Amino acid sequence: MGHAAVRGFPSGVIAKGFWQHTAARLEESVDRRDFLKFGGVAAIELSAAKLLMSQAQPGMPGMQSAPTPAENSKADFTLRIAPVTVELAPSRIISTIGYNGTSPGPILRMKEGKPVTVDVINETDVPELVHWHGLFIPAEVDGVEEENTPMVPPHGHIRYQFTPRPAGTRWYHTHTMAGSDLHRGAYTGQFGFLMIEAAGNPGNYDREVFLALREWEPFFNPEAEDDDDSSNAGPQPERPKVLDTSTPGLEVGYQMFSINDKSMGAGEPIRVQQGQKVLMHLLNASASMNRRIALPGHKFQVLALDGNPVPTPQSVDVLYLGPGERIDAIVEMNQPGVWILGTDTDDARNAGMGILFEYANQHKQPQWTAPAKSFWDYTIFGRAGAQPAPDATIDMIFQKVPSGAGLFNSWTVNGKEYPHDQEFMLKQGGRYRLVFRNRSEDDHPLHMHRHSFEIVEINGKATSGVMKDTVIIPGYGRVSVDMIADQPGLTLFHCHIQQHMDYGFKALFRYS
Ligand SMILES: [Cu+2]
Repeated sequence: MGHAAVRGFPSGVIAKGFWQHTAARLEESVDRRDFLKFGGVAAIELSAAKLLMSQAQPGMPGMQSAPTPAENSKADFTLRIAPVTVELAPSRIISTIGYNGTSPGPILRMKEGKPVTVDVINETDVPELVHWHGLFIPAEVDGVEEENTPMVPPHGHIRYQFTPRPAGTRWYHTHTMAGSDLHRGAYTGQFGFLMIEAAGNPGNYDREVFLALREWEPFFNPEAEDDDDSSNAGPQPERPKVLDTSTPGLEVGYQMFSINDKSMGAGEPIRVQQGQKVLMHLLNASASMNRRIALPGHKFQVLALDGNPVPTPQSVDVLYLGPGERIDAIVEMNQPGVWILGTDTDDARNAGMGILFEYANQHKQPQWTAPAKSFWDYTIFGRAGAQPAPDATIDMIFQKVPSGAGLFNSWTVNGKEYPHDQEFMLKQGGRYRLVFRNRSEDDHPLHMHRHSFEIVEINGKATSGVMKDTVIIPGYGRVSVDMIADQPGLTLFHCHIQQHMDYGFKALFRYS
C-alpha cells in the first residue's frame, strides 16, 4: 500500500512541501547567517504541543480516522520515511531507509520559539518514530516509545506540533529499537540536521558547512572495533579491582564510511579561499562509533558543544564526538593546499570517512598527517566556579554483562537492565546532580531527552557552564552533571550506542 492510502497527502503535495521548506544541499554558502545568538536556554516554559495521527489499516481503507481541519492545513515541514539508495561512490551504492528520498535527510531550519507543524509519512512496513534530539519539547511529541509518543504506523502518518527551542545545532533521527536487526533504528539512514535559529546577531564567518559522520553496511563483529580515546592516561576512578574477563558478545562493525552521503574523494571537495572563516557543524550520526576528527594544518575553534555556546571557546587540533554529539567550530583557512578532514582511524578514513578541503588554485595530492595523541577534555571549554549545591544526588552505575543477552552483551544501570521501577524520580523545579559511574572499559555517549545538563566534574576535575544533552563518560571514568527538572513528563536517558540502548542501557526518569 503506497501513500495513496494516506488521506490528504497526494504525492504532489509532499514534493512541494519538501522543496519549499528545506535546503537539500548539505554544503551551503551562506553569508554571515545568524548563528552566535542563542537565547532562552534557561527560560523554561512548557510549550503547547500536539500530535495528530491517522492510521491506514491494511485491507481496511475505510477505517482510517477522518482528518481534522488542522490536519488539512499545510504543514511547515514534511518528512517521508521510505527506502532510498545512497551513492557513496560510483561503485558503492547502498540501499537503506531515509527521509524525502535522501540520507542524510534535508537540513531543517526552524525559528526558536515559533511553533511548527511537521507531517511524518511512513511508507515502510514497520512502525517508526522521529525524535527531535536536543529540543525541550513534551514527551508526547519527543518521538520516543518509552515516553509514550505514538509510533508512526506503517503506511500511516503523524502530524507533530511543537515549539522548537533552544536555539542551536540539533538533529532529528529515528528512535526505534533494532536489537539483532541491522536494518532498523540508527543503522538506517534516518537522520538529518535540525538548525534552530535565534533572531539577530550575525556570526563572524564567511561560510557554513554541515558534516555528518557516518558508517554503513553494518555486520556483527567478534572484535571490538572502537575509536575510543584510549590515550586517556588520566585517573580511572571507577575501575573495579577485579575485571570481568568472561567472553564478550558480538559488537557491530561496518564496511563503508562517509561524511554526509559521500565517501572521501567521491563527492565535491569543499572549495575555500585563503583567509576565509568556515563555520563547521559536525554531527556524529553513527549508530555506535565514537570518532576523533582532525584537519591537518588547521585548528578548530570550538564555539558550541551540542549546539550550546561554551563559556570558553578554545582552539584544538582534534575533535572527539560520540554518537549523538554535535560540535560547532570555526576554522580559519590559512594553509593553502588540499587537505583531508577525517577520522584519525586509518582504516575508516581510507574506507571513506573524510572530505577534502581544496583552496583556490591548489591542485596537490590531498594531504593527511596523523595528529599528535591528545586527550579530549570537555572542561577546557568551561569556566571555574562552583554550582549551587543540588537538591539531591542520583548515582548511576553502568556495567557490562559479557554475553548477557546471548550473542550480545547486556548492560545494567544500578545493577538492573531497563525497565526500572519508579527508581529515578524528579520533583519539578529541583536541581539534581547525576553522577555517572562507568564501570566498563568503553567510552559511552549518554543522552538525556528533553533536558540539557551542565557538566560539573569529570574524573575529579571541576568545571561549570558547559551545557550538553549528550556526554561521553570515558572508560572506567566518572562524570557528574547538574540538571534542572523543568520539563515535566517521562524522560528517557540512555547510551546513544544503539546496541547498548537495545540491551539494557537506558532508564526512564519520572516526575513525581
Ligand atoms: Cu554505551
